[in-house]
Amino acid sequence: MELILHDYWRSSAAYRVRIALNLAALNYERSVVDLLNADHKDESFIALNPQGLVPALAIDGHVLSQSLAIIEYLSETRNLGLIPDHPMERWRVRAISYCIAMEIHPICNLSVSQLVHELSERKISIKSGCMNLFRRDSLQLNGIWVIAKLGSIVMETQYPWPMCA
Ligand SMILES: N[C@@H](CCC(=O)N[C@@H](CS)C(=O)NCC(=O)O)C(=O)O
Repeated sequence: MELILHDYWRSSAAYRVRIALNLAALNYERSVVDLLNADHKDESFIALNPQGLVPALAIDGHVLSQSLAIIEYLSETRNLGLIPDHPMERWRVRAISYCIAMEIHPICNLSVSQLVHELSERKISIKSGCMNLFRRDSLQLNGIWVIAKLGSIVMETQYPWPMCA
């Protein structure tokens, strides 16, 4: 069955999904969507993910978008145990993951950072903006690395962030 990750090396959202695919020991093909070359705006990619964002994962006869939803799908269908059973633990791992995926990530996205760079007349760059946010976020989320070590959806969101920034 076709298993293709539409992927870009510097995408932290795609990186999350690569971690989950590797935890599941799944063999997958990688199809490079070069963001700097605007491949994600190409009609052929928009046909796969109308949002025009990486990653997109072709799996089980469907093309899935949204990295956290993909990770939850993989966890449920490949029995990875990335989402705790207990509601309070589930809340905790989701809350920490969402801090990265929903608060920090969107404003540091390529299209947004290019716009901010342009509007600020090149005074604000992606590097200065997102590394400051990461430090602040780490301080607020005390104990984050302990949870990440246990192996949960938190690991997929936390680890790629400083690596790709
Ligand atoms: N919430 C989405 C975010 C996906 C996303 O923002 N991907 C970035 C790369 S990390 C992208 O494709 N950016 C292209 C752009 O901003 O034009 C997810 O988690 O999959």
